[in-house]
Amino acid sequence: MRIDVVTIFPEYLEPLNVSLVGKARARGLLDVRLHGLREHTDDVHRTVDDSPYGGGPGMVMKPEPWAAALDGVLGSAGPADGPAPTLVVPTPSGRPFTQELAQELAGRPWLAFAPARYEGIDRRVIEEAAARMPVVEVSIGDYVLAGGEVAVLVIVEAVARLLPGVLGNAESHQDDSFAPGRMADLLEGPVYTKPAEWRGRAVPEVLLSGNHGRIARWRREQAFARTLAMRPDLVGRWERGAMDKHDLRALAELGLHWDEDRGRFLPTAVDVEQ
Ligand code: 6GU
Repeated sequence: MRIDVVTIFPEYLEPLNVSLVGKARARGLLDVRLHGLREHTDDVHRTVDDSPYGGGPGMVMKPEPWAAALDGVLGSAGPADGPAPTLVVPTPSGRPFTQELAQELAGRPWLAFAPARYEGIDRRVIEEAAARMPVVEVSIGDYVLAGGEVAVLVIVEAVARLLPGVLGNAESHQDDSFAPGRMADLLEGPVYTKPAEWRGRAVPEVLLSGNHGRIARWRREQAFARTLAMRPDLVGRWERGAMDKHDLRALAELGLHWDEDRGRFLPTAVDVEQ
C-alpha cells in the first residue's frame, strides 16, 4: 500500500518510523511519503492560512497550497498505485473511524491524507478533490484535537496492521474485540502471564486448568461482563442467534434477557423491596 501525507508538520509523523508501521515500511509492505505543505507556498512568509470569510474565530487553510500539494501527489502516480488515491481528510465533523472503516481503507492500494491545523481547509479544496478521487472525511472520536496529524497516526496504524504480512502469527488479529468475522460488539476480557502468583494475586485457576472448553467459556463470560460494564451501548447489537444455552445462562446472571418484541437483550427488571 502507498500512503501520502501532506502536512505543515512532517516531524509530527515521526512515529511512522517506529514499531509496526516502521517495520512494515522497512519490509516494503508500506510506501509512506510525507510532504510539507509549506513547500507549496510562493510567498516569503510561506503562508498557509487566512481569516475566515463571514468572520469568526481562528484561521482557515488557504486553497492554493493544498491544491498544489495534492496535484503533486496525484501527478506522482506510479504503475502500481492506480489512477488516484483515496483522500482521507481527518476532521472532528467526519464519519466515525471504526474497525469497519479501517478494513475498507485497508482494501485500497493508495491512501492520501490531508490533516488540517486551525479551523480546517477551505471547503472548495475538498469539493474539487471529490470530483477527482474518492474522499472520506473521518473523525477519530468525540473530542477536538488541535490538528489532524495524530488522527493520521491512529488511522495509519489501524489500517497497516490489517495489511497482508504486516502482523506476525503471534499477533494475529482474528481475536480482536473489533475484528470483522468475530462479533464486532464484544470487548476482550482480562489477560495474564507468568508468574502464576504475583504480589499475593493469583491468576484465575481456570486458565491453569488446561481445559480448553472451560477456558473458552470463561473468556466469553468475562467478555460479556466487560462489555456490559464498559460499553453497554454494544449490548444492544448482540444477536439471539449468536448465543447458545450457556451464553443465555451467563447473560441472565449479568441481569440480561432476550426481549423478543424489541429484538435485543435488555436488563431484567429487579424487584425492589418496599
Ligand atoms: Cl480527525 N481531527 C481533529 N482535529 N480533531 C478530531 C478528530 C480529527 N477526530 C476527533 N477529533
